[in-house]
Amino acid sequence: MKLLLIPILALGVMACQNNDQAKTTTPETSQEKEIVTDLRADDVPSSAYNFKDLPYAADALQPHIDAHIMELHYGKHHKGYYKKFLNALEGTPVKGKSLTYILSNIDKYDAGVRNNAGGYYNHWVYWDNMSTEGGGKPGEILRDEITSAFGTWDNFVSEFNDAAGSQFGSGWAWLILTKEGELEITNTPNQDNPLMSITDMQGYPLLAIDVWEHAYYLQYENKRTDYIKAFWNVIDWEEVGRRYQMAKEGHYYMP
Ligand code: MN3
Repeated sequence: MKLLLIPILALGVMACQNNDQAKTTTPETSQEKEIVTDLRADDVPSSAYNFKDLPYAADALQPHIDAHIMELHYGKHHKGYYKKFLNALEGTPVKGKSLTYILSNIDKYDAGVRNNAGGYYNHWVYWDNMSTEGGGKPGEILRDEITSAFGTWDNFVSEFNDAAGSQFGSGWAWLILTKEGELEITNTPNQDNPLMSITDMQGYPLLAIDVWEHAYYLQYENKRTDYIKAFWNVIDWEEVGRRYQMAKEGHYYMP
């Protein structure tokens, strides 16, 4: 899994680089420039937006999420957002801007950029916060912070499930760390996310669940609640804990 760390300043974007992770190539030719893939840079070529592999096999999360859903969801839906995102950039001032910049200034762009930039980013958050070794609870530090923020672990689970279950129509539920340093649960419609300038509750994404019907309908039909319940068996708390530590240091997850 390749992760880049992106600092944010009050969730409006700014970028000072994390030298450990940064690709510090200074391209001298246009050909070299095309292979720079640092999404933290202020300006990036469209080729910086890649479509990496799933972090596991399509059938790896069975029985909780079946292979047919994974193949369609990743290979058709997510890839579709990716292609439309690249198309939406063409011929607009957004082309060449980093994902950080785009999400933080999303109010300036049309629905095509908003929906597809979100669709491109959100699914990476989701794929990467699931694992074949998932389930259980996070390590002690995050577990203590969660129980402190939500009263009890069960309350946290219940609130997260409510946010996922009550999102009207298509959207996402999130555990985030706000810029004030508070753990919060929130949900967003469509492909919006907590990094977007138009979102009421902004913060660093720690955990995401996709509650679009395409994420569960083939397996769970209309029973979104059953899908949400199954999701707890595949949550990669190690990754969520890693994101939490990153967030406390002012960095957030990037694909
Ligand atoms: Mn989806």
